[in-house]
Amino acid sequence: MNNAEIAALFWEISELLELSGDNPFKARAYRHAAEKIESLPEPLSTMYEEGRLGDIEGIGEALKKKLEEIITTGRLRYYEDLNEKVPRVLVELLDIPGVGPKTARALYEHLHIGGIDELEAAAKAGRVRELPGMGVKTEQNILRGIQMLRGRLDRIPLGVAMPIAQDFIESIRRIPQVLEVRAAGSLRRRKETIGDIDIVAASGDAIAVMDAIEKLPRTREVLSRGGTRMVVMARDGIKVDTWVVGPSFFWSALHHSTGSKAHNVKLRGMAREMGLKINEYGISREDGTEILINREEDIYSALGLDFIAPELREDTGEIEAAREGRLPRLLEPGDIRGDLHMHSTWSDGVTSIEEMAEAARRMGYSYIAICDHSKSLGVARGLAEETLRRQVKAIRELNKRLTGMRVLAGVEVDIRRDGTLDHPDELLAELDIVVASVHSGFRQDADTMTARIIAAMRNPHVDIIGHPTGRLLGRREPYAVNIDALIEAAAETGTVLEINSYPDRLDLSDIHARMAKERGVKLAINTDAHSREQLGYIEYGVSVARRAWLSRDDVINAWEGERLLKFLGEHKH
Ligand code: DGT
Ligand code: CA
Ligand code: CA
Ligand code: ZN
Repeated sequence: MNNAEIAALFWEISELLELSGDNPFKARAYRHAAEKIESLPEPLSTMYEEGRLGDIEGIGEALKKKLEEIITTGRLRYYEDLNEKVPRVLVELLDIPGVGPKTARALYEHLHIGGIDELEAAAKAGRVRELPGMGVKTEQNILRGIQMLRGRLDRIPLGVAMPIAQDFIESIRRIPQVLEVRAAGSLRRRKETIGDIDIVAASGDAIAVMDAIEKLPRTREVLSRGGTRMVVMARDGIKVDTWVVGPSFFWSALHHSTGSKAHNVKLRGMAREMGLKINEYGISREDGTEILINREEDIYSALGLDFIAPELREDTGEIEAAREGRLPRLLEPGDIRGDLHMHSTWSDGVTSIEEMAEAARRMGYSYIAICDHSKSLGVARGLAEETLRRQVKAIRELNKRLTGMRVLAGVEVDIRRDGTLDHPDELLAELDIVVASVHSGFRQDADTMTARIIAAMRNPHVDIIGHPTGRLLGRREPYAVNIDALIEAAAETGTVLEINSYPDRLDLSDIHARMAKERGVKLAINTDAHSREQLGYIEYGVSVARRAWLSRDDVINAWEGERLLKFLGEHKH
C-alpha cells in the first residue's frame, strides 16, 4: 500500500470508530494520522526501512505498530475486525450529505433500516421526525441529502456545498506536490446554489496531484481526466472540477474559472478593444509579449479597472463601476457587530440565552437579540404573553451580570393571516426589538400576502421583517408577494428587511437585497440560529450582502451598539 492508500484506510478506521460509538479520541487520532500521512513528502515504506516511523508527529506507539503491520503484511487485522463489527448500512448512511455518525446511528437503531432506500421511504412516511432529537427539518434535510447523493438535484445550496468543498480543498492542500489551492466558480462567487465545485491548484507535477485526488477517501469515481483538468464525483454526489496548472498560470486560471462566464466574456471584449488578449494562461499584448500576473488584481489593473470581488462578477454593472472607480466598499465578515434574530431554549432553540451571549462574545460581537417565537406558533413552542414578560425580565437581569455584551429583549412575532400581530402593542412596546414574520397561510394570493406584510410594517413597533419571502431553497417557492411593493413600503415606513442567513433560506436573496439598498432601505443580516453553532451561518448572510453590493452603512448590525440603539428608537416614520 502506498501513502494515499494507507491514509484512506486510516480515514475509514476513524469513521468506523465514530460509527461504533467508541472513544472519540481514538477516532480523532486516526483522522489526524491520516492527514499527516497524506502530507508526507516520502513513502512510508522508506521511512519504515530507515526506522523513522516514530518521527511522524501525531503517530504514537500504537499507531506505529499498525503502520508496521500494514507495511510488512499489506493488511491490518484491527481494521478487518472493526469492519466486520460495524454494520454496512451505517457506513452507507454516512454518504448522505449532512448525516454524521451520531445521526446515522440513531436512524439505524430506531428505524431498523437496511439501506438508503428504506430510509428514504421512512422519511417520506414522516417517521424520521418522530425520533428523539430530530424534527421536520432533519427529515427534510435527509430527503434532500438522498436526492443529492442519487444525483437527482441539479443545483446544491451553498450551505450544503461549502463544507464539502472545504474538506476537498483541505485534502488537496495536503498533497505534497500542491503549492497553492483555491475554490473557484460559483462557490467562490458565493452564489446561493452551486452546480459543481470548481477548484484550482498550482503544481509542477499535475500527474502526481491527480493520482492523489483519485485516491482521496472523498472521491467516489473519476468522471474525466486530462492534462490539466480532472472531474470527479465526490462521495456525497456532487461533482468536483479541478484544474491543476503550473504555478505561473495559477492566478490567470483561478480568475478564468471563477467566472462568471458573462463577466469573463465582457472582460475579454474590453481587452480586445485595448489590443490585449486575455485567457486562462494570462494576458498578452498584440506583439505577443506577456503581461506579468502575480495576483488577481494585476488582471484588473492591466484593463484599467479597480479590483472586482468575486461575489460581484456577474456582469450586472460591476465592470462599469470598476472603470469609473465607484465600486462600493463591500461589507466584510469582520464588520458584523451582533446578530438580531436568534432563538433560545425558551422556544424551540437548544442553547440558553446566556450561552448564546457567551458564544456571540467569542465571535467578537457586542450585542445580540433574543427573538423567540410568539404564541400562535405552537410547533415551535411559541411564548405566551406572560412567558415573554418573564423572559424580558430574565434578560434585563442577565445584562446586569454581563460585561462587553448586551442582550436585547426581542421577539419574532407572527404576522397573522389578517396582518395583525400575535402580541398586543403594549407588550411589543416593552421590547428592545421586534422582528415580524409570516409562518402560516403561505397560499394566500399576492395581493393579500403583500397587504398582510405591509400592515405589519405599518405597526410602529415592528423593526424588522424576518425572512421576507418565505422561500426554502430547493424545497419551497417564495410565497406569492409583490416584492417591489414590500420594498417601497419598507422605505416609506422605515422598516428594516432581513437577510436571513439560514442556509435553507438566504432570504432576502442577493437580487432583492440589492433592490432594497437602491431604494434606501436598511438591512439586517441575521442567522435565525437555534443553537450556538448556527451563529456561524452569518457567513452565508454576509455572502448574500456582498453579492447585493452592500456596505457597512446599509446593514444595521454592522453598526456600533450605540448607533443601533439610537436607530431602533427613532427609525419608524
Ligand atoms: P455552476 O457550476 O453552474 O454553479 O456555475 P459556475 O459559474 O461555477 O460555472 P461552471 O462550473 O460551468 O464554470 C466555472 C467557470 O469557468 C465559469 O464561471 C467561467 C469559466 N468557464 C466555463 N466555461 C466557460 C466558457 O465557455 N467561456 C468562458 N469565458 N468561461 C467559461
Ligand atoms: Ca461550478
Ligand atoms: Ca465546473
Ligand atoms: Zn421565522
